Amino acid sequence: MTLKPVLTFAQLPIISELKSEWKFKQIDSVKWYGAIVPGCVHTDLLKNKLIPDPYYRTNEKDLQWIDKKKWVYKSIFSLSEEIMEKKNILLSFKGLDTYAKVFLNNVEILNTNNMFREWTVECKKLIKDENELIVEFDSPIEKTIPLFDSLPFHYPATNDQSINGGIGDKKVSIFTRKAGFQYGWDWGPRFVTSGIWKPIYIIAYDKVRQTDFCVTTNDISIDVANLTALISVETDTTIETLVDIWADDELISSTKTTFEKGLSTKQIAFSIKKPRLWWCNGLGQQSLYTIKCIIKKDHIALDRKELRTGIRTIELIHEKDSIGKSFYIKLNDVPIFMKGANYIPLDLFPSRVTNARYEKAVQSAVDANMNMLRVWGGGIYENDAFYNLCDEKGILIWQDFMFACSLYPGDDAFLDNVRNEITDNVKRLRSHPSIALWCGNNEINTAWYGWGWKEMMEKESPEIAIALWNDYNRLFNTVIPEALKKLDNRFYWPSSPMASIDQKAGDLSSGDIHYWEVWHAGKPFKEYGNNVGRFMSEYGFQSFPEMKTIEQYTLPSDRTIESEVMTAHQRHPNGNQLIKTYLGYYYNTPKDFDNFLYVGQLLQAEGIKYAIEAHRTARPWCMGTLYWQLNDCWPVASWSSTDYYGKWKALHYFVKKAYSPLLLSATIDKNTVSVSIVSDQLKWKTDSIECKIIDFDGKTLWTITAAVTIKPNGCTKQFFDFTMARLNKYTKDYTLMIITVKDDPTVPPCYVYFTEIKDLKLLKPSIWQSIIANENGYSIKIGTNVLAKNVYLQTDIEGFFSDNYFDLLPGETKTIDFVTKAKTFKSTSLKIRSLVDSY
Ligand code: BMA
Repeated sequence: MTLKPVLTFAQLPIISELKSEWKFKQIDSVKWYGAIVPGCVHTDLLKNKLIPDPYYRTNEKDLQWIDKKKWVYKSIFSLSEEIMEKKNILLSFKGLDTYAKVFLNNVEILNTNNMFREWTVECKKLIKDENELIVEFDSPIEKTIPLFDSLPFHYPATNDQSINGGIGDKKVSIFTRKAGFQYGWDWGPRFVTSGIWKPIYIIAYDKVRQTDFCVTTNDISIDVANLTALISVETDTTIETLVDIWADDELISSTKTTFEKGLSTKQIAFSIKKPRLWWCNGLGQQSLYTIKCIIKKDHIALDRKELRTGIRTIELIHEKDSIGKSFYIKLNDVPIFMKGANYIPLDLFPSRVTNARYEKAVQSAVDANMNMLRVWGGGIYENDAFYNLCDEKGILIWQDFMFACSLYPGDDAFLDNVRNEITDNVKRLRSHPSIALWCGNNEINTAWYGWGWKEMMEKESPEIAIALWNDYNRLFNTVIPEALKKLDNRFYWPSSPMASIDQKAGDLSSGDIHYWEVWHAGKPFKEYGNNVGRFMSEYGFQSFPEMKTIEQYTLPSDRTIESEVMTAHQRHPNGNQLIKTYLGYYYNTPKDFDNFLYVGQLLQAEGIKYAIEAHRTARPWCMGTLYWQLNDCWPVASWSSTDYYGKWKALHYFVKKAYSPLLLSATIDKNTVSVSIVSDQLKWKTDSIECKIIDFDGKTLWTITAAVTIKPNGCTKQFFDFTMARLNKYTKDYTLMIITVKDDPTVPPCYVYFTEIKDLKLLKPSIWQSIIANENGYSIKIGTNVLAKNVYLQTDIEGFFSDNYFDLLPGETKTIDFVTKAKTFKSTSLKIRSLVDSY
């Protein structure tokens, strides 16, 4: 009997996070304080009670000194014997923010200038039994002011709030490869951080280490998926190996592979039989495979890496058609309508975002029937945890590179820095099935052609304008796509929005659109319907967060719209005025601040709902809608649908319905109702549609039913003539039309009112309620005698209402879950109001 030789893993490289204790101080002070790594100066100052909560009231104003100072972090650490014995010991810094000098045992080992890059340094010769690691941070502001001062012109950087930072018009953000939003944005405060914002790892190995491993799907059939693994290895001698690829627990291939001395990359093709495909939310499973790569020689495993990926193909179809130029996603060969939102970092201080907060944000997207988020270019390349969640939950990612609303330098050093940034991040992210496309920047192309930047710079000097636009082109049309192409073959879109790759500003027949005339230009909501492009990648409307959130950053005396504190948490110069103006179009003036918050949220929700329905019902002309914005990075009035604490605004409840897999949407033209039945499902469905008119007392005035065959992945139209309803006999301000899919209660009903909301003759409803405990909290049953418009449930008890801000019909009973950990929940803790109570 021959024994099968056993594979030994004793020689594997060791990778471990450096988990030592850290201290920090301002560079020229003597006293050290405890620090948290990963973290940043602001959060460390807060932890040590050296500053107050940066988000509270107007504290932001008093904390602007922090970014003008130099800071230093220090740690003493020792390594295990096992690590010390290895021939190579590396320190790998996953993120240093931003201008850092790193000293190991008094020797400078690294000098950095890009928050988004990773840095790995060979340290074997410097490592001792006990080691001192010092990281000195230069001020990102002071460091770049000389650059700003040395130029004969100023780079446009619309959102950089330099004045709030106390440095006048010196918009220095563009010089530093650092999250743009930390310099202030029209929904964010200004805190320009420094710190070790991502973990540090020790990598120790003898001869061979795998530096990179990624897997891509090439093609798929029912029987087989063909994939390629890319394996990069660093070795001190040329070495012949056997590379094993495993999918889950099955050995898929074993391939003889030679890695040359130094760093080399090899490709190994492999297949998986009867593949389980990865689908986005709403269309199927998010099947994931753990793919493992073991490099071995003579039954010794030299290194192993594993990743989790999904088998799927993804394309962005941007080609000429009868309208102009399309812009849509094909997943596993199926054209898919994208429903989602723009995503900004969950905190101004990203290192303090926990996995639970990522989970809550991504789950909120899933729960609202989304299938895409756009990671917007003024923030950060998100953490692995975020993309893992998107892989697991089926949220496709439109990934911007981190450039937004500014022009950037074009010197070789800057371009080189960006090249490395792209390489680091694409390598880190490319195996995620959730990533659908890469985009060069946010709104720079449209700013140049559409916002007057071109003319503004030409006025300054035609030569400078030409030079700046050449720099733009070099960065977004050469440097970035070239660096990307070496690593990944997903679609690259140089700037959002754009009509097409040939640099023109957006138009409705081609490419993607940011439509902002509702809001910025004060146009009415119905304009959303007249401005539907091929892919609506941005549009939005502001609201304030709910009272409980406002209580977190205000004193009772601050709680008026225009107070100093509320104004500090409203960063759009006309935000409040615009909200008030729009409120006046559609709603009665709310009687107090509390009701202003409630009605303001309804206003936002109705506006965006209208836009989403216009976009979805226009398919296949339009094939995507991403409203601005999913979330906040601090407590603020903004365009978000969930606030800083993850609380759903009215908008998020409305979005959940507007993004429902089957959507009913109706428009009325004289005596014809035109119902659009939008289906994202991939199967035909037959059902019947009921359309009825009731009055606010609950009397049915007219009803009609029609059988329909609902087209899969498309929009089916059904028309009803309601001349016979003789609506004029009744009062239009006292009736509503209800459209439902008869045998499918999961489809949200569509309610159509015949006048503006403010003209409705609402009665004061008597709303009854009963509460019983269930396994996740409580279930609340409510009902009403007359129409209760936009019923809003509120409580001081921490928890989540499964539905809110809904219209409750006369005689209707509705059950809402209140998910909470609270042991008791009495009816006296529940406050219920409806629109009629707001004015
Ligand atoms: C969009 C975004 C952001 C901005 C938002 C609201 O254009 O790209 O730059 O915060 O509008 O104004």
